[in-house]
Amino acid sequence: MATAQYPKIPAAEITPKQVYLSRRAFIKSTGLLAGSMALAACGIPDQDASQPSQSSSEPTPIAGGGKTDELGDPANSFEDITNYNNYYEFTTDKQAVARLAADFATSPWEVQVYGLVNRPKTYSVDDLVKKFQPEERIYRLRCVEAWSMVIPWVGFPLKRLLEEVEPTSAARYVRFEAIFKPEEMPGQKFRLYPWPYQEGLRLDEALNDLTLLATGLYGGELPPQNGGGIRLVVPWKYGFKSIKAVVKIELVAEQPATLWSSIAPHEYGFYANVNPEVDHPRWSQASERRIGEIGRRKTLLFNGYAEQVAHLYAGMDLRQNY
Ligand SMILES: Nc1nc2c(c(=O)[nH]1)N[C@H]1C(S)=C(S)[C@@H](COP(=O)(O)O)O[C@H]1N2
Ligand SMILES: [Mo]
Repeated sequence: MATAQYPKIPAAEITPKQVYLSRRAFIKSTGLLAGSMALAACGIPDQDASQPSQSSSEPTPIAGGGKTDELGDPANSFEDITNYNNYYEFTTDKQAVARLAADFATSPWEVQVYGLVNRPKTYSVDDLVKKFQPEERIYRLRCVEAWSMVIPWVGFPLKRLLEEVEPTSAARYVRFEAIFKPEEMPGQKFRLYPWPYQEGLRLDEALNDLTLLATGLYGGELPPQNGGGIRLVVPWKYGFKSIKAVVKIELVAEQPATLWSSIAPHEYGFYANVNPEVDHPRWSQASERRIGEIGRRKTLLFNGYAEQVAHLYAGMDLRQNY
């Protein structure tokens, strides 16, 4: 999800290797979208050119083990979910993440929960799993690039962890921070992006029952490429809000900075609610390509979760608060 330009990055910081990597991504991207100034993959609207495993005329067989979401849409295969990933700490190449992340250690894993809380604490994922008994939640994931999947997560509501640490009355937002380990995450060695990856939610969004901390996938553990040790899943928002490899959860008073909104505030807002009527400045959000399907389907308001979340935005202008 790159930007038309990087206003905050002085040219002197860009080493020849970075230029090479960016150029490679640029060459790839122009094959998908002539005229795009995007440097890397996350800013390119999905153009059916990069099916995970097969040509687009030959849809990937959906081997979802009969699992469906509440709309009846079949879950994507484990193969697709674990081989078509956005994870810029490793690479901007979705189909290379699995290989580059294969040796990334996801256990043991600790998450520090702190800030405006009465009971700050560092938890291991093992403790969280014992305490909160994760359940299966089959959610649609809609990337801002206009592709989507249906993923059977294993996780527990973030709400349960937040209740345990007791946010104070001053807490209004939750800030999430991902791991910073440049020795193991090759994408962090160059500074095109302001690492560590950060995200944020309003406290009421974080307390919604849909908001999950995921510790697994398809009944098993969470593969490194999908954000293991532990990751956030916010199914009514564009995928970039669902931050992977979370190590810090901080309760704060002010709206926190996020990686994408600090790079390109006009393209990736803080709210990032899925909305077919609010286009990205460089492409339409009216439809999407479900990985494994031919053709496109209509994008649903709040990704189909309006009943559970529309009330959070009552009275807000969704065009202003994109
Ligand atoms: N730490 C981190 N989290 C991240 C990203 C990332 O680059 N780094 N990419 C986001 C984007 S753009 C998407 S679409 C989803 C993809 O999740 P998946 O690979 O499990 O499908 O992860 C999100 N979380
Ligand atoms: Mo995304």
